[in-house]
Amino acid sequence: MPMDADWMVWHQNPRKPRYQPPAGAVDAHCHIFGPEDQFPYAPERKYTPCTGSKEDLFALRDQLGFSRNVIVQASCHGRNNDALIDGLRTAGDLARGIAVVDDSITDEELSLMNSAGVRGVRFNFVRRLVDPKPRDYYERIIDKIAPLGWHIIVYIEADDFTEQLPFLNSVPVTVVFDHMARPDVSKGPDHADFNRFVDLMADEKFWSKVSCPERLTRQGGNHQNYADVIPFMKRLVDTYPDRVLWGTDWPHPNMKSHMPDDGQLVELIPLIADTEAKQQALLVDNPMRLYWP
Ligand code: 0GY
Repeated sequence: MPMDADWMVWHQNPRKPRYQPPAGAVDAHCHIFGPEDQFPYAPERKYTPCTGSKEDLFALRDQLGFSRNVIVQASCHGRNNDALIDGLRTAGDLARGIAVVDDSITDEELSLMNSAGVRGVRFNFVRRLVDPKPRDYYERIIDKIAPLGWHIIVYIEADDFTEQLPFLNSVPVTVVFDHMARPDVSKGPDHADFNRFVDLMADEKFWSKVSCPERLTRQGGNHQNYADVIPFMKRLVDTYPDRVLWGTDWPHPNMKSHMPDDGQLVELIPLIADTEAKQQALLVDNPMRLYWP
């Protein structure tokens, strides 16, 4: 099965970033796609990507000057986490994983995932990627993962945020938001919508990835260093320096406007975290606390 006709392939030659991350830096949001002959894509998937193998991912990690990865199960692999687990086993202590499971998952299956390095599950509320599920479906999963000390990753768009707020507030484990819960950046970082998100984050169970400027920008391919997104990322880092994570989002699924150079994404980090102490927290101390305690 070839990739979708309009699929954009990840940058084949990312530059060595001029910004050097601190020793032990973690790329806390990235994926593995396929290879499909070994790890077929899920029948219910909403897109068919190009291959982004574990070897490709680990080569990128080294090229960017990073040390570790948190690999997040993407929707194209559905609830079959084999490609993720295979990547985790290869990486050993250099990677941790976030799986996608359904509410019939058994304690034995979770325990096997735990020993491979999985430390949480992802709830994806983005309708173009997965079909919605009722609240009790998620609650049954939380009941099963909580005893392992796992957390949940939530992928949600700004428009669905209010609807899910009662559920999110009720979750008894740590909740990490992907891509700042996808704000509409055309409204600006001081708009009431983003204020609501920043206020929610005051609860210490919430964390946020400051990631995906390439996805959130409204400047398309003509992005000029994502100047419209950086203030959102910086506001979160400044307000909650100990509960933010950074990731490449490689291989950048569903990008339509342009494909970022991952080296350039790394060079944005000093604009988001403007002191060495904030960079150390964002890239090393925070992900180590959550994934390698
Ligand atoms: C991301 C973003 C996207 C895709 C997925 O699971 C996925 O398929 O997360 C997207 O299309 O916005 O975080 O990789």
